[in-house]
Amino acid sequence: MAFEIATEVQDALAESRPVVALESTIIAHGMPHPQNLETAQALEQIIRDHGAVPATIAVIAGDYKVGLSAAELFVLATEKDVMKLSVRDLPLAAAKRLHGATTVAATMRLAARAGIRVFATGGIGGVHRGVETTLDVSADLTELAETPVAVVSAGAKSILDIGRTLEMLETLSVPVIAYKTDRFPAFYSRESGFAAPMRLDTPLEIATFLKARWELSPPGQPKRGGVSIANPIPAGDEIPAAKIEGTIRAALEEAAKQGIAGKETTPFLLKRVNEVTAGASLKANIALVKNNARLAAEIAVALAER
Ligand code: PSU
Ligand code: MN
Repeated sequence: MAFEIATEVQDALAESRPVVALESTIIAHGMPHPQNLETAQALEQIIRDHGAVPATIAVIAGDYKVGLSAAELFVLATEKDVMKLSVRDLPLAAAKRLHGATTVAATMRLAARAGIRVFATGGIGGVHRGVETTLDVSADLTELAETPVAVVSAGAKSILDIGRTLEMLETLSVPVIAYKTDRFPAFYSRESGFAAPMRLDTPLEIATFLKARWELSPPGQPKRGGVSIANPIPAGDEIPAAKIEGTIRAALEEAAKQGIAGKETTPFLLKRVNEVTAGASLKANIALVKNNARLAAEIAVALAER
């Protein structure tokens, strides 16, 4: 088992130049081939075009990797048995020397370990609908409470209980910042039905917020605590919430009927929604994640300039 930071990423970090982490679950489990590979490559390019260095994070043959080669990206996008790894699964992939795609939580943990402070993804995990019987709350939330990384997402997908997800984030003292809007976005749609707890309007404001957040860590101790930055999908790419709600309900019923539980739940629901809405949801997904890569790079640049 090794912890390897790509040379380009290492150099950027050593010189305090901007770096943006990217997760790999979206590549291995979130999109079909070849759109997954094309999107992964496009995200890295967008980050470069905006003046930052991309660091896609994954586990390759049991090694923790921060920054992937083209060949490693290809493996993740094409191999059949790539594990889905949250934080607790990382050492299992190492012990078994397996390939694994990292969730938001696992990507945050490895990014922080490398010294990366900004991370772009699609949607964060959260409190699942029916939590009162399943107790299913994503480890993304507890990781956000603990690990000093800013996560740029398009909000949370309404496969989740968004109201309870926001309550949990408040309990965990995780700041939730909506970018240029007063509303908390719901992945495919700009509107979740919930107000955003906080709003900021420029990457510089966000960079200042991050510094101030990490200033709250006790002196002499490592920085502590994540930040969730919710960047709504561009209006032209949006799928209205009402249009997708029926599909989500059907997927939830199907999951219950098949006894899907634990870490299988999120991939199952994402897959069903993707199948039913076909090309439309994939197109929206690609658009929003590109939009997030752009904002994350702008924030990383602002953070490095301060
Ligand atoms: N939500 C999405 N798309 C995703 C995920 C969540 O809209 O791809 C993935 C992310 O990697 C996230 C993970 O971290 O699912 C959460 O899984 P779980 O609910 O098992 O913690
Ligand atoms: Mn879960």
